[in-house]
Amino acid sequence: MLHMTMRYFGSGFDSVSIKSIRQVPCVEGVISTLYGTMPGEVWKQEDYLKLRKEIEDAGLKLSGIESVNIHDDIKIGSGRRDEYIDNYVKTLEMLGKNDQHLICYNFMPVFDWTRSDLKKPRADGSTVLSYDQREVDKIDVDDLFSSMQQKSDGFVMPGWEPERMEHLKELFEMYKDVDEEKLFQNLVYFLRAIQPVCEKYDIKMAIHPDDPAWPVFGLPRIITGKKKIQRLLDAVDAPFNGLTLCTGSLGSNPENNLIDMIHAFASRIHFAHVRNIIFQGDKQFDETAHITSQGSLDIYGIIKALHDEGFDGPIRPDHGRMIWDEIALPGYGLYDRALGAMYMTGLWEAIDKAEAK
Ligand code: DNO
Repeated sequence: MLHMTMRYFGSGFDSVSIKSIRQVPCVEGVISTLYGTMPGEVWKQEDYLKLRKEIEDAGLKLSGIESVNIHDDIKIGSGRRDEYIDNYVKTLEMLGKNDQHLICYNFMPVFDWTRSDLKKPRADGSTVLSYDQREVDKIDVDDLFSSMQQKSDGFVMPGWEPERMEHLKELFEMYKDVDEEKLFQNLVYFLRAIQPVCEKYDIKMAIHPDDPAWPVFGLPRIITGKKKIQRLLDAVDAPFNGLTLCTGSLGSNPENNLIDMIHAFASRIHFAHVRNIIFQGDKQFDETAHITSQGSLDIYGIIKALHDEGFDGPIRPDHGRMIWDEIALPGYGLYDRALGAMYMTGLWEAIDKAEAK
């Protein structure tokens, strides 16, 4: 079954209303989080229930949480990690008791996703998020946050919370002895520690791949391709330990074969983020409309592979272009994501019917 969702940042944070999302005909639920909370904080049940009520009152489901963010002390493996893991477990326990079974998270040091441009004009007059390694190499880390903020027109972007970014220098300093192997071991430690609570409440943890799929600013990245993902799934070999298949993140490396990965990891893919990108050169890409013909990824093939594997988790259009003069959080306007959701739903229906014959 297809469970189409869209990301929703909550009233007060999102430029798109829950009412508008409700009107996208194929969408049954939203993916959200408590945007006011910082990594490491224990979530308050009342805040969670308030968010959920807002969504359910609009006639939608809260289909998953993206993200319960992980404190840097856990990623670094510092002396305080157990304290933050305890907090994480408390949040999971509260979510589990409230019948919330999908958590997306990432294990990227310091920053979540990175782009060099948030408004790159495309030939059709839309603007998109784009990445060009040559531009990123020119950015001084000290100026990174302000440069991203300027480009975002003042919107606070997911993963770029000003409270954390004020401590950028300290954060970099804390990661100086953390290489890929150490980061990986810290992730395994974290997963083993949360395994009991996840299994008790049937919570699926869906790690988000690193975006882009290579190290940036000298920081290690560990969820970048098939081998590394396989290693993680094997290291904690239990169904709760799964993956968010993010086509745009994994697809940023042309060597990653997404369709092959869908077949290889099928039972461990708990959540899907689908978007298209177009390669512009080595480590350079623009985000595009979802439709296969507009980008370098075979979105039809991706949906077909998910369909054929019986994928049953939530799926969402990931970022979209800014079109029709919309002003919204970069990547998260209403219109292009709605087009993407409808396109994917159409593909799914056609595949379903062709196969039922
Ligand atoms: C960006 C998103 C990421 C994602 C996190 C998951 O638009 O894809 O911020 O939500 O990496 O933890």
